[in-house]
Amino acid sequence: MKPVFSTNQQPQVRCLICDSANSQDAVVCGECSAPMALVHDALAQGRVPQIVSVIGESNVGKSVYLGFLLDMLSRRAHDFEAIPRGAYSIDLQQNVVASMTSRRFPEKTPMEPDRWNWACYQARRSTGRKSRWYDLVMPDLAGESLAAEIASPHTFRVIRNLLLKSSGTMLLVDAALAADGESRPDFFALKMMSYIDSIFQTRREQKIAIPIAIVLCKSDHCPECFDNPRRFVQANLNRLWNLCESRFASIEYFACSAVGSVAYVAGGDGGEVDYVRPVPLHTSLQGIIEPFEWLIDNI
Ligand SMILES: Nc1nc2c(ncn2[C@@H]2O[C@H](COP(=O)(O)OP(=O)(O)OP(=O)(O)O)[C@@H](O)[C@H]2O)c(=O)[nH]1
Ligand SMILES: [Mg+2]
Ligand SMILES: [Zn+2]
Repeated sequence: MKPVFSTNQQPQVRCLICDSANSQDAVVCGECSAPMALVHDALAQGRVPQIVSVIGESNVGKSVYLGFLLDMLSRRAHDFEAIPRGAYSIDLQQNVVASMTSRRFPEKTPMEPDRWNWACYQARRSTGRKSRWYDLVMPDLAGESLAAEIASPHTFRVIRNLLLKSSGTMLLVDAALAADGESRPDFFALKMMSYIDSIFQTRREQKIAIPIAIVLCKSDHCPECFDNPRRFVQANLNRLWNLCESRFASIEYFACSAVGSVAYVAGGDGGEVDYVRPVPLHTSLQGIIEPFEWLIDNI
């Protein structure tokens, strides 16, 4: 992360995510598209930030979850104190809170990494045994980009580098679909975990040490997740459960939900129903901060 000098002595800085050299005035990294503001902030702090990645399939609820998590942190929930590092860190949180207040879910995250929201926060627990400051970088990735990288590794280098550099990861899984008996959430989570297993390339007998929180999203549809998320995963996402048991040393299971109730609006042209849009009737946050709290205690 130190400034480096190219042959013509132009000062350059190394990207926080992929380590490639960029000119000092670059806005995004020329190699992986991560914002260079992350590096300038880290240089100013003199510390290497901890990356927390939030991953999961498209439409699982990553943007909603991360937006509300950042908002709870900046509102000092659970004795956390969080300071955003720059206005770009607040965009996701503001977008999610503003859309949900006007009873809309946020838009789908675009696939291009330079259009993702990268939140960078300094956070600490004001009480308790660990009260040191953490410099957290939490990008809001697009599920479709994750799917493309898993299907064809090296398509999105930024994702691979991000996961390799993460101090902790949250894997979001659609509990509502899993409770309905759909196998898709289990298969996507299985692919995601096997991708992580492959990039760390540990020996077979050695488990992956990075802490991973498995978060059951949309648990408002299946409240039994809140009673025992571990049992829900074992019963309804059994392929994922088995891989976690075999290959990962530090896993915990959580349930969360961002809405109290959802209505559905159908619409279209000429009397035909072309779409059905979910409308969040009211925000009711449950289990949002607990996975983060666990990760912070384990990184
Ligand atoms: N019932 C319920 N639905 C939710 C909740 N959170 C998100 N959703 C639904 O899930 C949809 C997708 O949420 P997003 O946060 O945009 O999903 P994402 O994972 O960011 O998707 P990509 O940006 O495509 O990767 C929303 O439009 C809602 O319909 C929740 O807590 N409860
Ligand atoms: Mg999104
Ligand atoms: Zn880069």
